[in-house]
Amino acid sequence: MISLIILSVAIFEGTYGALQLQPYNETALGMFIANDPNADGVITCVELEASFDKYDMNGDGTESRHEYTEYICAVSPSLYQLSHWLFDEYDFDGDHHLVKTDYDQLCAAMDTNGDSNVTPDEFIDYWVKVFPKYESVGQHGQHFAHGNSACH
Ligand SMILES: [Ca+2]
Ligand SMILES: [Ca+2]
Ligand SMILES: [Ca+2]
Repeated sequence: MISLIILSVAIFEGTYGALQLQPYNETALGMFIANDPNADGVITCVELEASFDKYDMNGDGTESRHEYTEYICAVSPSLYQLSHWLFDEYDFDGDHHLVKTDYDQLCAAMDTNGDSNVTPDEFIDYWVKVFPKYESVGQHGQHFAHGNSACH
């Protein structure tokens, strides 16, 4: 996730123009590679949490929905809607702030063998299950609880 979001966002736009996530496994692999900067083939839970630090614009140690979505909006306005849905994916307790417990749960959700490392296979398995929810970005946004089609 990581620079994962920003870089993956570039992948979404650059490769597919519109928000086309298929084939899911290739999109997920691209996200993994983009977020494994030292290319050692694993994303640790520590790396995962650290990758979100850049969104903490006010430096209070948490990443709020507003901070996250506005960051994405500034980089890729067309992905504003998606940024809300991804935030929902990360915010396990639904309090609109991302803290260590959220990242721990996210990592655990992807780390199926529990070794605190997320491998490409684990990462891809996770996102292949998640992506179908976002397939209709921009077309069926009214079905989701958060987000608008335009930045604000
Ligand atoms: Ca913050
Ligand atoms: Ca939370
Ligand atoms: Ca693992």
